[in-house]
Amino acid sequence: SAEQASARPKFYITTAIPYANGAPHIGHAYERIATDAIARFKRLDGHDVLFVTGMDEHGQKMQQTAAREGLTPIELADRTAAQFAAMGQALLAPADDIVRTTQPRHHAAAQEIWNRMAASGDIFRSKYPGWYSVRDEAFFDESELSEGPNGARLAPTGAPVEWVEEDSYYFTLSAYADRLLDLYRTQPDFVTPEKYRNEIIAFVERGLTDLSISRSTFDWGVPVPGDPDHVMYVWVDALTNYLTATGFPDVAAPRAHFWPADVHVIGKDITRFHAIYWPAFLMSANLPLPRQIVVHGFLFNRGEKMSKSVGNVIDPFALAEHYGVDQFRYFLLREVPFGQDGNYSHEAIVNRVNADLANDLGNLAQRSLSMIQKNCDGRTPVPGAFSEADAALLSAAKDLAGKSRTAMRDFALHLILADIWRVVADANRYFASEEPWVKRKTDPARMETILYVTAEVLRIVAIMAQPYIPQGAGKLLDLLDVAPDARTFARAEGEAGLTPGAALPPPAPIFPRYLEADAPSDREP
Ligand code: ME8
Repeated sequence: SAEQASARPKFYITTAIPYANGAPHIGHAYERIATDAIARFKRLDGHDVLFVTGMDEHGQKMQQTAAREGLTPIELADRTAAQFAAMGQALLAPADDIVRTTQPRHHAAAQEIWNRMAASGDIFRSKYPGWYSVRDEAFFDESELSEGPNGARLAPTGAPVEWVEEDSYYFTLSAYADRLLDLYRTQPDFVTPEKYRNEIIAFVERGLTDLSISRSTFDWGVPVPGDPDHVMYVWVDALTNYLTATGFPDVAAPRAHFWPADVHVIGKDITRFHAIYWPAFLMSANLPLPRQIVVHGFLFNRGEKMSKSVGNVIDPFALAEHYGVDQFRYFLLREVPFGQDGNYSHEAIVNRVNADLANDLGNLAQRSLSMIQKNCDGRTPVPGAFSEADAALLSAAKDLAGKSRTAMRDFALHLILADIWRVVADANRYFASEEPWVKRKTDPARMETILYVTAEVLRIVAIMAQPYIPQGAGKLLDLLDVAPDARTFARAEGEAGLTPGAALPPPAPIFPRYLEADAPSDREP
């Protein structure tokens, strides 16, 4: 197919697939935005990118929530899937595909991986009683539990557990411990950041027990092949979504070559499933393993964990609408060191967005583009010879692509943004000290050079900032008359820059200042 013939290296990236039992919250928005930024980055850097998300629509939690709301599970799943699709659009983070685990293509993929694991002799039937948490959709060891109020037993996540004693199918997870430890050793960045890798290694070193992978006391799931009394454990089903998107098991599918995935982006609470179960299932099914599990931290509302019961779940739609979608994206990606937990607060977002977007970048663009409009006849200025200061600033800007690639190896999105905004700060200092408004009278040719250099740095900054603030960066590139096909990273580091003398559209503000009077009187929206 044309896709397979592509000369560009492929890059397949996924988000976790959210449980379809509740509306999107800021944690989902964060994961979607970060994954989108990485996908956009790779695209702009010459990769053939497949960006996939999905919906985790099966399981006991789903069945219970639907019943509570007087809906059928599929009605609930449809409602939630529509909310998440709208979130992807609202956050400017549209995926290439959304795998819903209730889709027939996904049932086929999940049954195929099951059959392959069975063919390897890794599935057996037994009955081990154990502690199950419906909220986590996971079994826990007695040793992992703690005691809650009234002597109730709690999972490490704080969720209640129930004693489950049912005949089910098991996966021989214990047999994979050595191969998994080998994987973490030979591929040290399989789980990143390292802190999560260390947790996983420690967990596997304590020994793995076999895993119950079917349930027979409810039926909202993918039927076990050959035994319709059982549905698959929801995590076997859910993890397989990553294969579904590539057309698995059809090796001739147009997207088959995207497997193995390059990056699974997930939150820190589900590392065990992705870094232990998933590679073990794939090893058993004789399928290639994903390249990397990239773990992000949790977002808290001023340090408190968000939960529906505490009533502080933050609606990502309201936030994006209130502050602006670029502003919301920029705040999350700049303020939260990727991999660590982060805090959200109204003051933090306003400070960040006003300082970096409205003042530093927005004002510089507005001032320089207005000067060009007035003094250069609305055309890209024609530069003379470059001074040392000109050359230094241009070279700092041209270094951004290389620096970004290096930081992207560690998914350090916040550092990439810090580097870009360091150049924005340099450009502001340059503009202030070169005083083009003074040169306008004393040395108009020098004024043109200063304005050219400033515009050229804005062009490079806008190209490099596209993954994070796609709307504002796109607008700025429009104002600089940069053609859509001239916005790749290659154009931010090469010789080809703005065309002197090219007509520019009239300047317009890109990032309005957030005015406190706009804020609702009590707290954040
Ligand atoms: O775990 N901050 O779904 P989910 C940041 N269906 N990230 C958060 C977060 C927070 N406060 N809360 C949740 C599931 N997340 C499974 C995934 S994948 C085969 C199946 C992250 O809706 C969480 O870590 O509970 C996960 O990566 C994603 O949001 C979906 O969480």
